[in-house]
Amino acid sequence: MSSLAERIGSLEGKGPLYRRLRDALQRAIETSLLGPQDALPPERELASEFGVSRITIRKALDGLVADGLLTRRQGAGTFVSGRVEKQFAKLTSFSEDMTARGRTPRSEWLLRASGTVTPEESLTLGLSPGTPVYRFHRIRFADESPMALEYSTIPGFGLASADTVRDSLYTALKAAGNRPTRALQRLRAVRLDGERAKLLGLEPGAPALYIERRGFLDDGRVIEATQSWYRGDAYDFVAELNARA
Ligand code: 16G
Repeated sequence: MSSLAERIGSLEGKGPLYRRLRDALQRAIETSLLGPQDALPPERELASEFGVSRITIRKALDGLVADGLLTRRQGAGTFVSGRVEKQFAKLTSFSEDMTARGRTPRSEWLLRASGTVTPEESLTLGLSPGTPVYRFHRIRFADESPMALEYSTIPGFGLASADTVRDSLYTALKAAGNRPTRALQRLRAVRLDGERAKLLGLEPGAPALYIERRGFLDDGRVIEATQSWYRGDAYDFVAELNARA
């Protein structure tokens, strides 16, 4: 396999050498030339591969660690972080988010069932008590890492049956002509209770982002109510803000 320096190519350009190296490494991460959890060669080896001093390597890596793109693990070396950035303004699905980042989405099913709406859900979904619904509870993985726990409730009119949902809920809703076109989200920081932490392979009390999403159809009907617990150490939510909005 070719060395990292060969794969990254020339560092020619303007500005200090450590900056060019840092930009080149950042590009390599953004274009998936370096994948999540990939180990970087030791600093000494990088210095000889790139033909630069160890100080230059150290300075370039320090910047990427500070930006959260790389992680140093005591005694083990430097790794590409597994963090995922999610654009807040875009209505995308977990599967789409992961695929766009070169990760493979996968789910472990905790529940896939039909039932009737609870009094609490009837308010969230705008359905009268007793209306049929589907419930989907899943652990969501990116490659082999658990990223989120997701509990979704879909009104009965939204899908032909619970079995139509396989890898992606939004794919099934789209096939039924009912993919949400708008959503409202509420988000807060929480600590995971013991059971949820265990499902995500974390210690009880680990930080998470709790998100409630209500998805709507064009005609204003609610098509989805989902509660998600995203691992706090694996997700960055990014929002573009506009002063003239
Ligand atoms: C995202 C949504 C969730 C939706 C799911 C569908 C957030 C906070 N939540 O996780 O509401 O149900 O995607 O994903 O973004 P799927 O189509 O891959 O099943």
